[in-house]
Amino acid sequence: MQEILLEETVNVILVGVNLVEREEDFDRSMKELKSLAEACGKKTVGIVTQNMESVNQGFYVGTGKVKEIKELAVMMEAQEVIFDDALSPSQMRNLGKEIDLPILDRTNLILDIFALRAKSREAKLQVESARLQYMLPRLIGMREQLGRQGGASGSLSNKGAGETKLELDRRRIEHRISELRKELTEIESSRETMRKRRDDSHLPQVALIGYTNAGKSTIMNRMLGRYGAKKEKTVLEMNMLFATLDTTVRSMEFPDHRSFLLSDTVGFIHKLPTDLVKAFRSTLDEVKYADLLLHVVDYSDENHKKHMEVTQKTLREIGAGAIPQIIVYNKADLVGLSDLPRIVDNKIFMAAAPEVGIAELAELVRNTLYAGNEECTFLFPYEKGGEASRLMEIANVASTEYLPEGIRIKASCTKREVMRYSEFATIQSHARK
Ligand SMILES: Nc1nc2c(ncn2[C@@H]2O[C@H](COP(=O)(O)OP(=O)(O)OP(=O)(O)O)[C@@H](O)[C@H]2O)c(=O)[nH]1
Ligand SMILES: [Mg+2]
Repeated sequence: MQEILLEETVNVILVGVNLVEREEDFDRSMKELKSLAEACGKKTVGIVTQNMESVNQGFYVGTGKVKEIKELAVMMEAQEVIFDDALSPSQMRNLGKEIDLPILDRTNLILDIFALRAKSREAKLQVESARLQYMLPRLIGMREQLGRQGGASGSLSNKGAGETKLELDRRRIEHRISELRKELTEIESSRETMRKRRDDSHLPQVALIGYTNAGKSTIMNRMLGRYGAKKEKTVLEMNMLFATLDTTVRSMEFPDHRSFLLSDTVGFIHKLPTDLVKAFRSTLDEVKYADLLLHVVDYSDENHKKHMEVTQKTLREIGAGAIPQIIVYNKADLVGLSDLPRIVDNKIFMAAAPEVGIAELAELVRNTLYAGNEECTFLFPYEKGGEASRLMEIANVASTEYLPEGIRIKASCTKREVMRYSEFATIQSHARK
């Protein structure tokens, strides 16, 4: 376990509007905004909130509040003001003019954290693309504002120098976005090839998913420690938001020699900008094609129910809503639950960091993956010996006989294996665990 202590150099003021209908979410959202700011090395020196029916179109908060923010910013020597919701281009501009400090919103923070954490080329390109896409409508918004100031006709002769510059910026950004898209498409297709190869291996695929900081990478590492098929590298586990941005796939092997692939990927968060989810779509494909999801929850977090809702919503957005899940209530050591691990149907209460429940989780995965296995008998002609030895490697084989007409194999097979070897099947019997 590591802790990164970023030097907290930038003083910031956080601003949130408590809309009447989402009252219970408000404190949680503001607390999370503070953690996001911390993750960017920003120190919160003041928080301003306002209860409103709906946000102010021009300034997001009421004009009286704008004055209050400005005064607090001067008093606390704040260098930036961060709003909890996505601000419209004109709100950002109006606030910037009035408060005279850089104005950021939640999306800016998430994008900055992603930019800090991105390691692989793919992640870096995805983040850059998301950043530019975030900027683009804001530039256009600013251009429109300038256009209105320049005159109602909007003819070319009325264009100010500022507007021309913005137009150039806009073209440059659009060009860069299309370059990025091209490069990402190439990376995507090689990722697709890798995924197909994994698919061909017919190993079940299991993906760790969940809210950021829930313990996904810790589970990956503890599983690797026990079931890692080769000497494979562990992944980064850290007490911070979005420690993981890149997808890692590792192969694991149960004691009965059945193998499966486990992937660890980016965590989800409340109000994750849609563009960012879209930008990470190819990385998140690993989740979409999984046979089973391990939905990891920080059970010690008082907001874990809300986190689970956000996770389920994001899963639906990326087309992974229907994949079977095991709910992993992790960090149960922090809430004083006795007799851990505890298993109730498809749920397990455990603690990955102190290694409580890893074997039990693996057993639950095994039972879920192989529930409904079928007892099959196959007959492979000798010229298909290669196929037979492949089956022997991956399935749970009960017996092998070398007969004059071919190799007869009795095995307990998953649905995947049954389908793949159906042309050689002679007998198929009912389900067994
Ligand atoms: N007390 C306790 N801490 C845990 C447990 N599991 C993980 N942690 C800690 O929680 C922090 C986050 O763990 P990670 O595994 O990095 O979380 P993650 O879900 O991969 O997070 P992201 O990659 O940021 O989405 C680390 O400091 C872990 O040591 C647990 O069972 N109990
Ligand atoms: Mg992680």
